[in-house]
Amino acid sequence: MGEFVRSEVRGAVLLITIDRPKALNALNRQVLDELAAILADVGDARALVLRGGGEKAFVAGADIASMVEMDTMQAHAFAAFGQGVVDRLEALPIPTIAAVNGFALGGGCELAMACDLILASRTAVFGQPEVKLGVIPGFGGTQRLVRAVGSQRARELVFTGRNVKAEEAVQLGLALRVCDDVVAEAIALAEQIAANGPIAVRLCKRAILDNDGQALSAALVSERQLFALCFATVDQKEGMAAFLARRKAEFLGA
Ligand code: DAK
Repeated sequence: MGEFVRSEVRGAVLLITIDRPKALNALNRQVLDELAAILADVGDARALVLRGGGEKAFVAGADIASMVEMDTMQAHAFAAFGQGVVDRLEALPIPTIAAVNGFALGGGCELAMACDLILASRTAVFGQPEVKLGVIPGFGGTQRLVRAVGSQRARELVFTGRNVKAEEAVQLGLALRVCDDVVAEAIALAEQIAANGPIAVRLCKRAILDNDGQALSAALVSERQLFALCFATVDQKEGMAAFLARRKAEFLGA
């Protein structure tokens, strides 16, 4: 377990907490290293919830204090490493949910957008304020925000750097819904997902991720190959037999 990032297994759900509340959970190299180490092995988890420690923030961005004196080469190395961690999160085989409990700014917003689903607390604040610091989003924000909210809305947000509150984030399609108890609701959603056939859930995610940006015809070929693959699993036989026998399916992940 690291100093700033910890993980807890809650049944089939892995709960990861970025816990550096004195700096509003800002991402420095150590935080990113610790997060990368946890993401490298999610064990048997069927879904993952990511949250920020403390009351105020999910993640308030990349750590400004550690970036202020960087030269070009150091900034490039930092962005490459940070993008790698965010890419690893996005590419995880299991569904991931960001429980955004406060500020999700800059790298924090980018981290949330690398998750499959974003739930927002009533106090959640999203934004890409990098231009206020004289830089551009460095962990994929210019790309994932466009995909999340559309090109024109993303342009307005990255050009102005303005903050977006929870309700607006939902209207924009950046967050799924506003929650009174965001971590509890994220875990409940993760448990709901984890009760389904785990291989099928993973293949759903593969079908969506791998075909992002593909032509529909190619994407549908990929979808039917993944559909056929399900018929090589015990879970497909169990799921369909359970339906026909009017009983609850017992999925093995096999
Ligand atoms: N980095 C470091 N420390 C931070 C921080 C951050 N991003 N955000 C907050 N903190 C620290 C504050 O400095 C303060 O520390 P102390 O002074 O107590 O030691 C503590 O957290 C509490 O913050 P505040 O006192 O400011 O709290 P408030 O409630 O007054 O304000 C705030 C909350 C979230 C509105 C404010 O802290 C704020 O505006 N924070 C900065 C938000 C921000 O600008 N985030 C974007 C960071 S830039 C790239 C790679 C990556 C990136 C870009 C380029 N390449 C290399 C190309 C990514 C960039 C970013 O994410």
